[in-house]
Order: sequence, then structure tokens, then C-alpha cells
Amino acid sequence: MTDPRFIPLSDYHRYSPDEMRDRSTSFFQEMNRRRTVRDFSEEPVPLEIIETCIRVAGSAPSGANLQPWHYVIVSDPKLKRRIRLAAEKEEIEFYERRAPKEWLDALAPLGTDANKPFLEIAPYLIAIFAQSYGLLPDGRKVKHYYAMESVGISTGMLITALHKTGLVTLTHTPSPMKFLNELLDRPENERPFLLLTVGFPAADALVPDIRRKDISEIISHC
Ligand code: IYR
Repeated sequence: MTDPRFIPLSDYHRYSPDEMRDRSTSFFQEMNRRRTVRDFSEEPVPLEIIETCIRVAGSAPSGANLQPWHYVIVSDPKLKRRIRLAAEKEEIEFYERRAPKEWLDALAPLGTDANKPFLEIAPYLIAIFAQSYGLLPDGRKVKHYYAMESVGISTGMLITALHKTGLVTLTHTPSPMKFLNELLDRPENERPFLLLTVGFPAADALVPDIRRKDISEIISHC
């Protein structure tokens, strides 16, 4: 057992109520412009920007601070092609056989299908892995707590950072995603959580005409 060690909370910034109102409102306005985009441009994005956004993701809170995430940045066209082919194989199965009608009905407003050209067009795919347990250098296993919740929070922060940077994303979940372990050479303790497509939108990008829930539908007061 390790004894806890504490240091002063020296980097905390305190704002006045007016500043807090302004900051939360302008941040909401900025985040409310975020749209999931499926039409990507081939335009390249400097790698350093992606890495900085992943640093944001890596600052997320996690169960027992075990940081049970791993991010693979994929930019190699050959690898992107292999991922597209493997993902589309699963997606064809999903759309043509596996998905119940109720699920397909729920997806209808998004206009998605088994064709996933964005996996090749976008400059980056970020494959996000959740580590169900950690591995010490000597091979011993370390139990992880709330791995899925932690990776979900971290992924949300990544999407926020990429949006704030001026990029667009698509949260893609071919199911099952196990092929990512093999293609990206990730160990057995890591499970693919999400494949995030990242880049600039195509000049003629379209997004579905859908609405966000009203605040009254997502908040209650007690
Ligand atoms: N994985 C499929 C289907 C799909 C499922 C959900 I839930 C979505 O929000 C969107 C798509 C696909 O990517 O097309």
C-alpha cells in the first residue's frame, strides 16, 4: 500500500460570477456548433495538433487514476484501407442481417449505410482502446476500475478538444471491432472502444437535419 501524498491546488483559477456566466455561455455556444460529420476532406492536419488533443484526453479523470486508455493515431493510407475493408465487412453484416428493424428505424434519420469511405478519406483515424486490466512490466495484471466510464469521459474530452481546435469528428463503432486489435497490434488487455475519424469537413459536407433535446428535457431540479 502506498501512503497518500498531497500538494497544494496551485493551478486553480477562480472567476467572478459574471466571468463564469460569460465563460459558460460562450463555451456552450462554441460546443453547440459541434456536429458529427461524415463527409471529410483529404486535407492534411499537422500531427502535433492531434497529439495535443490526445493530451487533453489523457488529462481526464479515471477510476483510481489508472488511466485505462490507449490512443492509436492511424494515418498510413494502406492501414486506413485495411481498416475500411474490415469495418465495411462488419457493417454489411449489420445493415443486411444483424440489425433488428427497430435499430435500423432509429438510424434512418442519420442516413447511414455500410459504405464507409471516410475511413480512407480523412487524414486520421484515432482508434481508442479501453484497458480492462493493466499489465506490469513483469506480466502481472493490475485490475482497472470503471474502465468504460473513464474511457468514455476521456473520449468526450478528446472530441471537445478536436472541435475547439477547428476539426470535425465522427464517432464510428463498427461492431464487432476486434479486428482493430489485430490490425493495430494491440494486446489482449485492450478492447476497442471507438474509432474516431478526424479531419476537416469536405467543402460540400452535409449533416442530418436533426435537433438536440431542449434543456427542459435533460434537466430536472430537486
Ligand atoms: N455502426 C453502424 C451503425 C450505427 C449505429 C449507431 I447506434 C449510430 O449512431 C450510427 C451508426 C455505422 O457506423 O453505420
